[in-house]
Amino acid sequence: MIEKARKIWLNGEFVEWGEARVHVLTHTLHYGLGVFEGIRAYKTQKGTAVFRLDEHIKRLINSAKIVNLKIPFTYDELMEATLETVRINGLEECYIRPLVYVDYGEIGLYPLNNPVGVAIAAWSWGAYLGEEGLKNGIKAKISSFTRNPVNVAMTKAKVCGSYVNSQLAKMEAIDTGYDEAILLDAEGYVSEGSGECIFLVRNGILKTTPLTSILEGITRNSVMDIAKHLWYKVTEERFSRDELYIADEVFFAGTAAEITPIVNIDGRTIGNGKRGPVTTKIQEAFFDIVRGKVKEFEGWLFYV
Ligand code: PPE
Repeated sequence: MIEKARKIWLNGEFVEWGEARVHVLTHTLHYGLGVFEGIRAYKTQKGTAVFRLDEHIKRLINSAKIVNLKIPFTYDELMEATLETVRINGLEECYIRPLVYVDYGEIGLYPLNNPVGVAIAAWSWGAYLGEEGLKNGIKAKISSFTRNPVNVAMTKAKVCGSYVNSQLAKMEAIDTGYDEAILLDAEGYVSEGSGECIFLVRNGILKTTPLTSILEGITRNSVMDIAKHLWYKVTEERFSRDELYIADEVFFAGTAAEITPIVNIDGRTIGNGKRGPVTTKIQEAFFDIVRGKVKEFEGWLFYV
């Protein structure tokens, strides 16, 4: 269950958590055309800070542009509303979910005669794949579901409807005893997790999927910068599932999932079956940065 907070920002004003409602004939609820973000805020010595807020709001605006939705608020208004949502709820650390949706009006597949609504909610949300998963790693399954191909769904937009694909993969993984799914693209190469980007480590070099057919992950981008900061080499290259099997280390990177080690894929032990040394270094640096302990990366923090 979501851990309730106090208020939700809905179309320009704050409403009580329980009053943030929409009609059952809300267009997005039927056809899935909506876009959203997932953002985290962390506690630092100087107070709560939202991690890379500017990048998330820019991606939200770009997602809306890709699917042709006109957000009735500016970049500055969305930035301020997000910070205010964290502030007004008094949350020290939280997950933030902005949503742009096609509101009540007409029904049928042409959405553009309906108003566009925007909501921003924030609540406490712990480790996405469990505290235990962060420390000791999780078990992943290569999904039997192919990732949305690039000209079927828009992979650079965080579109609500695209997540049916993620949910099919996630259900299959959980229901067969795994923790998370890894999806392959239409050509059979590794793409991403149901809601995370993926990295492998071999001989001390990190490798991640190129951006061609995946969401432009902000955590992925952070990991690449962190890795370079720690003098690791990082490459963006396509790779196949068997390269994951023989990697020294594999991990997921995402806002919700943060940096989660993967220690088993399809029943094969990855490396020594424990969180590896490179993953550990990247993870530690990541948590230090989001909590404001690394000067060089202060620019990623937006204090509330
Ligand atoms: N790929 C997908 C498909 C994805 O949904 C996410 C985020 C990422 C990669 C990583 O992107 P970033 O958060 O910018 O590093 N998934 C969001 C939704 C998760 C959910 O369960 O809901 C998130 O992590 O907030």
